[in-house]
Amino acid sequence: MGFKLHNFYMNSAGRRVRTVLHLKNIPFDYVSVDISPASEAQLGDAYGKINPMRLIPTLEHDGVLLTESLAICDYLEELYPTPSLYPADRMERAHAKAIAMTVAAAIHPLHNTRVMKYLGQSLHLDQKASAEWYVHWADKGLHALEALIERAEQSRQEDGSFVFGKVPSIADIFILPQIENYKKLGLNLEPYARVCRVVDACNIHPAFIKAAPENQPDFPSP
Ligand SMILES: N[C@@H](CCC(=O)N[C@@H](CS)C(=O)NCC(=O)O)C(=O)O
Repeated sequence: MGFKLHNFYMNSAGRRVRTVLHLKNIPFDYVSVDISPASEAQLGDAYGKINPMRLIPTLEHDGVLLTESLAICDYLEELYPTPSLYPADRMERAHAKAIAMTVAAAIHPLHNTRVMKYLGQSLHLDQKASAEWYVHWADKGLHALEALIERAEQSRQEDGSFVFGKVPSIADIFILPQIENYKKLGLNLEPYARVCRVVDACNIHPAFIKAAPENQPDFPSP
């Protein structure tokens, strides 16, 4: 039966999984779940049966449903160990996962669509206050990522533009979509030179290009 990825072109957590699928050359069917404000397909009961948190992505493998992008990436890593998503060194592997989790667990949830919507519609924060919330947490996250990349550079085994050297790891795969969201919103990334270097390296890598929003089947035609 193979793999089916429930996701959406502008879904940053789905983009992480798409990148891994392309990096490992794993064929998959693309199932579009429209999370735009006009549709909110993820909130319906049909998708709720697929993913109880009603978040995307969900990976379906031989009829079994897997949720949470990091767990999905690790599952794919176990099935297809080459090329690896993790550095060879045990300590670096822990650092790489910590960076991925910083994005997935500490940064991204504070910006999620449902959180921003709740701030506006239920807590009645005006646009300026909501934007302040977003930028406040983005800055904290960016500072942390810059420092974590610097720390990785001090202990890594090889130089290179990616966090752990010349090939991308789970750290780069989780950093890129988050920073692309910030770029789209016009946040000032100049103070974060290391983050920007990683993003530039990802954006010219074939697997990252294949996973980019504009290269997905549900990307709106002009
Ligand atoms: N921790 C989850 C996060 C998934 C997530 O938040 N997905 C977002 C899109 S990037 C979503 O479905 N948002 C819809 C909403 O907030 O209702 C993961 O890593 O898979």
